[in-house]
Amino acid sequence: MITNNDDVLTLPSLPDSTLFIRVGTSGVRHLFPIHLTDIDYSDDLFCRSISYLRFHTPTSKQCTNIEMIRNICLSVQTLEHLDISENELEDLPTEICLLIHLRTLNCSHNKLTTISNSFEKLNQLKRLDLSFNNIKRLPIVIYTFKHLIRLNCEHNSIKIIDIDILNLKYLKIFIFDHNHIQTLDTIDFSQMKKLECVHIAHNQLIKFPRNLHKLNYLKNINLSHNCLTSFPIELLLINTLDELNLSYNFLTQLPPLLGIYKRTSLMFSIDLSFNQLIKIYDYLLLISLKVDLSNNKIQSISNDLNRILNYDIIANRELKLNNNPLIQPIILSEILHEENKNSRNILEIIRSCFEEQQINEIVRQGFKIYITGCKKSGKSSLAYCLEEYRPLIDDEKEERIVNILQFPFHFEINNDHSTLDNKSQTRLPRKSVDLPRIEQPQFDIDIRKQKRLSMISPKQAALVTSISPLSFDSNKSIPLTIYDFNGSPEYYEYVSTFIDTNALHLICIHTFDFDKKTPRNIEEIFSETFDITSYPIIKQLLQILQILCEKIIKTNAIIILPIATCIDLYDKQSKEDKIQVLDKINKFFQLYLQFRINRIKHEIEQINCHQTISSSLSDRLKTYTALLNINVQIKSCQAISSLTCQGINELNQKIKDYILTESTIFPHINRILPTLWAETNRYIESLADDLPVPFLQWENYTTHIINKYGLSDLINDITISLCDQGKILVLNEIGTKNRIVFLRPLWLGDLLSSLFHHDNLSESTYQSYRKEYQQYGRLHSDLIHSLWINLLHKKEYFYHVWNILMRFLLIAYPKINKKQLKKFLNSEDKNEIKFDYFIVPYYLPLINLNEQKEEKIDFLKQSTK
Ligand SMILES: Nc1nc2c(ncn2[C@@H]2O[C@H](COP(=O)(O)OP(=O)(O)O)[C@@H](O)[C@H]2O)c(=O)[nH]1
Ligand SMILES: [Mg+2]
Repeated sequence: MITNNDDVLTLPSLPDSTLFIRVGTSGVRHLFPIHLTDIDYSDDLFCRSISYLRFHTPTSKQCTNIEMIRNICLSVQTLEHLDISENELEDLPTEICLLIHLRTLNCSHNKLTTISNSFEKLNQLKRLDLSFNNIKRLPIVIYTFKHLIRLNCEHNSIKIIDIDILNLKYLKIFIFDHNHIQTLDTIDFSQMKKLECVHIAHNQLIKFPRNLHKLNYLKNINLSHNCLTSFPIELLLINTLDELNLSYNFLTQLPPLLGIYKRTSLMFSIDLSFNQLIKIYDYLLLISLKVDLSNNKIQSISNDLNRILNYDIIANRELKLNNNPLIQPIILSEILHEENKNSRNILEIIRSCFEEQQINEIVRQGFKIYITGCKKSGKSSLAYCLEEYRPLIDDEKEERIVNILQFPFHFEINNDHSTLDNKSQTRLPRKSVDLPRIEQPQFDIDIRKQKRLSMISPKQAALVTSISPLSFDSNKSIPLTIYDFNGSPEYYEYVSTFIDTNALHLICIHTFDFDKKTPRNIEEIFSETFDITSYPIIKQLLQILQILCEKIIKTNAIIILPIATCIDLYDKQSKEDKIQVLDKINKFFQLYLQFRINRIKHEIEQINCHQTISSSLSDRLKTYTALLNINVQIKSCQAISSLTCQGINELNQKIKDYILTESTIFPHINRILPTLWAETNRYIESLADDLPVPFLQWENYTTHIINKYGLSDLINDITISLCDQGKILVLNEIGTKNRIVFLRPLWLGDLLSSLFHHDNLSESTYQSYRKEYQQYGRLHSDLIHSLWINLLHKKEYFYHVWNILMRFLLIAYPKINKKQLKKFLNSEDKNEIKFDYFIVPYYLPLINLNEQKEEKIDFLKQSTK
């Protein structure tokens, strides 16, 4: 029996029919053949030949199928492959238990309801086919078949799979299509590390199988025809994954996909047809050859998609979009609904529609927002809510030091919406608005007007219809990059690397937690007797404020907007309670500012008390005076809820006000970039695609740009503008003029994240590695492994990358004492080997032992000089 699944499962080809033993000798009385096949199973070298079996098997004209099976089992106990499919069996004959060498058992197309525990003797089984039976609960005995590689249970009535399925550590192929499974929540799929193929189509799953996305060898997933509303987007980053079918579910939206660069190969296909998606996610086309988005609810195609449509993508990708209520860009609906899919390339059509309908697209410079705050203070939910205007689906997220989101930030001329009743907009997705119906065909409609319409909320849409065309001209959107940082204090050290002051800083505070877990009288915090260790929230907020204030150099100013998150938790409480806690938050920041000033003034006074002021004291005096002049603006807090979207409109309004009025911090935010400049920006962003690691030394970076565009006098401006937008990160090496350009800040973040988190290591092992690293700068190879499995792909780049990290991020510097550090930094002879170059190989566990020894001797010589 060949099922749909079999082609992916590489079942051996059908055997030569002359090698079958048929029941009885006449073949007339017994309609159901017993296949005792002699198939060339590649991993089973010593199969018995059928002719040999026939010779030994006592058969008689009268025997039934079951007798035949029994006879075979009794006489050929060394049998390794047995096929008893299509025999109308209600029970398995117990004689099969005798076949303790059995590796393949095909019981498909019978009437089995269970398998008795006595079958546990078949513990060598590798392949078991129970498809097309009447099983309701997976028989317990299956969990004892520890060597199972392939388990096919499709077309039964299974509702429940026990957690004991995790005993099957070698399982690669897991087929449960056409059953009645509603939940698999108890099963942590990340423990079935060998899984390659997971088919659970045609069931009633509401939640995506837990941790499936953490597997490393997945190739083929089919969860079509279920009731899924979401799936972990990281699934798409599994390098081996080739086909994903999630058609016929209830997906309405997909989260952003960060770190596309982790995939080294293209997927073959992603099928999301017959869902409820309302937009095209351009990353799908970047990672898969075929993308099926037909039969969804997509109304408009954004310009972002148009941007990625280069020649290569148009020529080599296949996108299906038929049966979507597309309005924009105007594409002849007939073309989309054409049955003959070979007729025209849909991507080419989209491209030409954009070219015709959106001449002279205006590109404005953008800006960035940094979101910091304690762990679980609602940062990621806020970031998502700002982008999508709807709550984030709560899913297990990968642990990252920083998430980076990029999307257009919309300005609308009518500001009335900020005063609209928030409740009425609650949970209404901004982009799933029912647009005014446009009768087809109607090609002269103003495309820009439509585009804007698709971006605003329903209430606004109602308003917009009565707004004159003139007001549309002041509508615009500018690119926004959000850096959403991890709240754990252990990462704060690295947060600093990414931050500068040309940005809006949002600090999230979980309103309820802050209320309950800080002293009732917040002034206590700044008294001398205050024990900060018992108030982690306060401690972390002060740490964050310090990190931010230390970064104020360029602009001499910083603008911080505290966000009181989860304000919905106060919906049922009195208004006074809410006002009180918001006051408390505001007071905390006011007191902090005051405290900071007082401390600086105090330091200055201390210095002034000295009778004579030495040069070092005078330096300190200068520093403190400079600190006094820094403009630290902490605004009064904005209360929001990412769950109900209350406060989000007000927040949007505040963001608009700040970026337009704070011209020292956002000097060029609103400027329209000249075409060549905009093109250069795009080129710089795409440079990383062709590099083995996405960073460049400053000199190489400038050469790339100048060779392509000239513009040598503009390089600095262009670079600053890209930094201000958060698209690239430029770091200096201390004590030198060297600069490095990280073209993908997210890559750097992920690199640091994978150095410091430990999915696959036990906590104690991880802690010992961590200690080793922190004390001696020695990275254990397991930690390094986690780097290149995801990020480096080629080992030979590791040394180079590690070097860069040491020099520019000061990673692993702590192990050098100050004297050594000074000596190396001040070294007159520029050719002298720099300390990072020689300490790295010494600590690098990758080079061979001899090299290590030599380096060690060298190192000792140097350090005793
Ligand atoms: N009730 C409520 N819960 C929220 C809100 N925002 C976030 N949460 C929940 O708080 C938890 C932490 O949110 P998350 O955004 O991941 O916090 P992060 O660690 O700061 O990024 C999650 O379980 C969210 O569902 C909100 O506005 N209201
Ligand atoms: Mg987060």
